[in-house]
Amino acid sequence: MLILPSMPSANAIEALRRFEIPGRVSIIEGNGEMPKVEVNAEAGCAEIYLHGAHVTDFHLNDQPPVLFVSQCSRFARHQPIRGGIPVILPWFGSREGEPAHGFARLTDWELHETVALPHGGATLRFSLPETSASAMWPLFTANYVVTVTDKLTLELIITNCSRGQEFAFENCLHTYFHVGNISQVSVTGLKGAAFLDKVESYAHKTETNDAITIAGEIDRVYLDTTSAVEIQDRSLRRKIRIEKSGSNSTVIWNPWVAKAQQMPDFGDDEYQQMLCIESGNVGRNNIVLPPGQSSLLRVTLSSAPL
Ligand code: TA6
Repeated sequence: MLILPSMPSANAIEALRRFEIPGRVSIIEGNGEMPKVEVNAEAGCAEIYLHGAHVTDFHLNDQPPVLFVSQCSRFARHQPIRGGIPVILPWFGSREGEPAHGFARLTDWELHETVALPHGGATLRFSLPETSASAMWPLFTANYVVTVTDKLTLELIITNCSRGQEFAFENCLHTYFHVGNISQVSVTGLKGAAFLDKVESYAHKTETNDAITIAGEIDRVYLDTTSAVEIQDRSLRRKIRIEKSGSNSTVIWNPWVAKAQQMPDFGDDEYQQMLCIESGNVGRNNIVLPPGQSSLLRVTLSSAPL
């Protein structure tokens, strides 16, 4: 078991400076004095905290942000960031005696590599360190590759490094999108998919709508779906496209009024400006990796005028 001492932030930032690429990649102190990587691509920018390998911003030049982050988010060790792209691993949702949505979003990831791309933008590679939490699981590695161009591509690669044990896990890129006004949003790409409706005690249902609109709390786990999903946002006059591979589940979540009021790290009215569309493998779509095998979850986000 390896427990990594947490480095004082100023030292951590100095140690990371070797990964800087002038004009493209800089390492700065973010909120909560936590190290953050800023990427400047010609078409836009992104920022990623090492805490949780958490992408907290992606926007195209002169465009509103693609991702939502709560004004009330905590930026603190052992606390998840509210918004952006939490990396959910190795379990999704609650688990008795454990933090919700796994330990990956609570762990400080390591930055291993930054590469400038020939046409602008950069690729960053993070890995999850071994901790006392991961030591409870079969030996595995998690690498997270973030590529920023005019799109944002996220690749989560899990390898079962154990000698003889299967590794069963769930994963999810729990992405919070920024929308102009939730009542002017529709979501396409899920017609015909089976889902569990968590708002109605996990009732089994099938999506019948071409375009899903949101007028109340929504918390749905769509299963056995590999389709791309689009958010049409009439208020910002843009669409966001979510393409994915290595993912059989899509989750849609908006807490609406009452749940928003109960969340200490989320503003009471912020449900109007966000929508989570999450790509991963959860519930019966969980991944079971034999020893020596790897899985790749890839999600690409892009936006265009509507
Ligand atoms: O993905 C939807 C969900 O599982 C909801 O049920 C909701 O609780 C949300 O995630 C946020 O979870 P968190 O642990 O970040 O508060």
